[in-house]
Amino acid sequence: MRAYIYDDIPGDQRLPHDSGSSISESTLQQLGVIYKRIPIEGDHKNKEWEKDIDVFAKERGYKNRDQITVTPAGLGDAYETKIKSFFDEHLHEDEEIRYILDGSGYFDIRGEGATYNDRWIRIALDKGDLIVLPAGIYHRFTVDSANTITALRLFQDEPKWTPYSRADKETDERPARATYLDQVK
Ligand code: KMT
Ligand code: NI
Repeated sequence: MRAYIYDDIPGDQRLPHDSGSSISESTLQQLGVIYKRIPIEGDHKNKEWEKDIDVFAKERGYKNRDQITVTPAGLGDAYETKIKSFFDEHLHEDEEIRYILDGSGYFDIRGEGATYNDRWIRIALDKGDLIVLPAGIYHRFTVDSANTITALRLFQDEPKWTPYSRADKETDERPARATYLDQVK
């Protein structure tokens, strides 16, 4: 994992867009983001990581999980549309928990507070990285130039992953947004 201020230069979203300004894990924590590393040796299909994920899931009450693969081959014609919709700035009413089993990609989150007020922070994740984005945080996702990622998605019951786009004015008024802002104040 590496986090840094996004350079905001227009162009291919899959490029690093690294401004050169690093963001620490403790800054991510202040924004309510949990990061954890559970290394994967060799092929993830050997499931050697699963015991640690079970412990983490139990601690946090995540009863269910599934797997998502984002590749041009896997998604076919839907690929470009999916990639665009993941990259539309949005929030959810639930946490977004992802454990990267293979490949790599970028989660961008919005900063809060005097220093990072509404700046994009790019979090580069690869195999063995686990991230929890809190409910109500504005974020977006993209694959990187390698164009492939497989992730485990953890959730409690019925995941409320409906993306509420920031382009919609009412999204700012959603209860999850107020709760989130209260937490990071
Ligand atoms: C999401 O909700 O943005 C995704 O699941 C993206 C793919 S998982 C790395
Ligand atoms: Ni999301």
